[in-house]
Amino acid sequence: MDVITIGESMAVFTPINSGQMKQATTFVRTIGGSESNVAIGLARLGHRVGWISKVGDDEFGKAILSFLRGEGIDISQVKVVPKTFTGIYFKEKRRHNDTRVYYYRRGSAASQLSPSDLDEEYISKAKYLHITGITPALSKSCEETIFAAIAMARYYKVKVVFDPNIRMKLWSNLDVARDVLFRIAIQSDIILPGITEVAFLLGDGTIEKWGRQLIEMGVSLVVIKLGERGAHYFTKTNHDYIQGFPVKYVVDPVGAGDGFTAGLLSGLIDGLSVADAVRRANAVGALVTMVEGDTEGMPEREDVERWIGQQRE
Ligand code: KDG
Repeated sequence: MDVITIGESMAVFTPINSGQMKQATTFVRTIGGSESNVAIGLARLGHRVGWISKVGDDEFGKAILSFLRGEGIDISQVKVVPKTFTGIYFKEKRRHNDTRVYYYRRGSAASQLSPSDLDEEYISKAKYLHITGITPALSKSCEETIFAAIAMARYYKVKVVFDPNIRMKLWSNLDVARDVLFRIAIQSDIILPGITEVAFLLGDGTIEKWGRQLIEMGVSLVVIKLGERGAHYFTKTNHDYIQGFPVKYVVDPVGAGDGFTAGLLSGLIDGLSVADAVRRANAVGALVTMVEGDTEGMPEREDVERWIGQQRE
């Protein structure tokens, strides 16, 4: 596998009309979950990806499995939990640039992931292990699973890629959130926070200071995301800013960060320079926002290359 990822996927319900959800009567059902979004993004770009998770023994669990299988993702490490439900979430488009999410996932199948669900041999064979700050927020056993997976990855020299993806609604205590996410950050090889996330983790500072601080803590590549304005990257020897691609009309911002991660990892797997990998990340992130749905806008390889070419013209 090029990349293995661990996390929860949910059935996503989005009202067909924008506005307050209390007025919505008709919804579109899709699939979402940060880690499986990244897996889909990578698979569309031609990479080999595996997803570790649990789903309920219900219709949404079946829908998730057949969707991810259809995208070419290895789901051999996904367990179906009897008498348990698959999480769902609602995505309300209040108005343009005001999207809200409501989770119904506490106690879900994926929140019951535990270290015994990890197959050490499976993880040992990957190039990258991708994790987000969402999974450890789901339950204590999910948190333990993430730390166990990181320990396995580090032992086998599989690179740990961490997107903090801080979802405040999932944490009951922000100090605990900071502590858990910080401990993951310092064990990661690559970290991709947004500005508010890095400020939450490290306190007041500047992009330059945060980037340097994370490098000094042992992270080998830090990418601080600025949304459509692009991203700054830091390595031990380099710091550069890569301009983003402006999007005239954002249809749905959810999943853009996951597209960014997929683009970055795709570039690194292909052996691009870090700068070019960040450029691909910016492009995939931008393309995701132009289409409705968490994963529907994840582009295929030709799309990204053609689109980047058009932006240069
Ligand atoms: O990054 C997009 C995700 O946030 C979305 O797909 C749903 O995983 C999700 C979550 O927990 O919010």
